[in-house]
Amino acid sequence: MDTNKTLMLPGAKSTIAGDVDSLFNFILYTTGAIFILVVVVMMYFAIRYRQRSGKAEVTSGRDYNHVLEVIWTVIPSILVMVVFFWGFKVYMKMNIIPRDAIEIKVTGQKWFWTFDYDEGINIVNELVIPVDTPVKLLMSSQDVIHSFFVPSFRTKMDVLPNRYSLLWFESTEVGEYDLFCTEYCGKGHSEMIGKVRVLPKVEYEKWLVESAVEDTTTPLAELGEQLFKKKACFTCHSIDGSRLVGPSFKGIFGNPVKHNDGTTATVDENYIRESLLDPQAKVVDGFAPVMPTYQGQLTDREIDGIAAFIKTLK
Ligand code: HEC
Ligand SMILES: [Cu+2]
Repeated sequence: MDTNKTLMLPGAKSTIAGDVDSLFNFILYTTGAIFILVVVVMMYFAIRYRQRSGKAEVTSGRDYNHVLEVIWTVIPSILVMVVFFWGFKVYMKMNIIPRDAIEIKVTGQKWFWTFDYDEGINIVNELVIPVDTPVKLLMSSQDVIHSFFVPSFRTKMDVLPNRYSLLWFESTEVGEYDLFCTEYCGKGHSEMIGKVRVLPKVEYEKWLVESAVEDTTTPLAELGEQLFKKKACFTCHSIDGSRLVGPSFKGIFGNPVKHNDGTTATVDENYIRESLLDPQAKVVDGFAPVMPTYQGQLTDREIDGIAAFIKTLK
């Protein structure tokens, strides 16, 4: 994660970030200066013309000053125009997507991010991109409104259900950056955290090739444990027996589980497979039917791995 700990935003690491910061600082410092000026003048008048014992109250007879009127109309108008045109220029730069941008599909859902690449790669909570390359994100939500925010890139866009939104940026430095959801989206909102991993171009190409081939060598239970983290199952399931949004995996394998329709089933490989591909088919008693389907997102071997992993959690 970005270790740049400051009161302000973390270091600017995209092509647009510098523009955003300049405009932000301009607004901050001009309003700051005006604020100080107003407070100082106000305090001066309050002291200078305070009521003193023995003296009659004096109120100025003047109620109009042409020069003052012109000054405090013209200066703020100019400032507002500057902020408008400056902001418009940066806004256009943020919204005109370069033709050569690589496109990645982003899906937000309670409470994690999924990134789909043309190469057939599908990862959760980690966006991997090449440095110095424009990246276009095509975003949508499976449920409620989320918002995609990378502070280091100064870029943020709402992610909506039933509608696509677009966002582009170009990172300027290799590294790992925080990714947050900035639209309150329910109980797990604060855990809807990911990262953006920016790789040198050559390494990105290598990553694409390596990630596109299926992992057939990792032992099943280990693969399942990796997926538990990679697919963000942990946002809803614990492995230590504590109850989160979903039931804990600890000790469930081989034991009966009660469903909200009164039926009972034994947790085995088939049951886990069904839970992943058609989660609402049987809903565990006492839990809401909010488990997302992993249909099309997990290979058979990966499902085997998850079952093997759950089996180890005695
Ligand atoms: C958004 C929260 C959420 C996420 C993410 C999630 N689940 Fe679930 N899951 C639930 C809930 C809630 C239930 C219980 C209700 C139901 O059965 O649908 C559940 C039920 C299950 C069950 C049945 C458990 C039992 O005791 O009978 C399994 C197995 C399961 N999930 C596996 C997974 C795996 C593996 C992942 C990651 C690939 C995952 N879940 C991701 C919410 C989630
Ligand atoms: Cu969210």
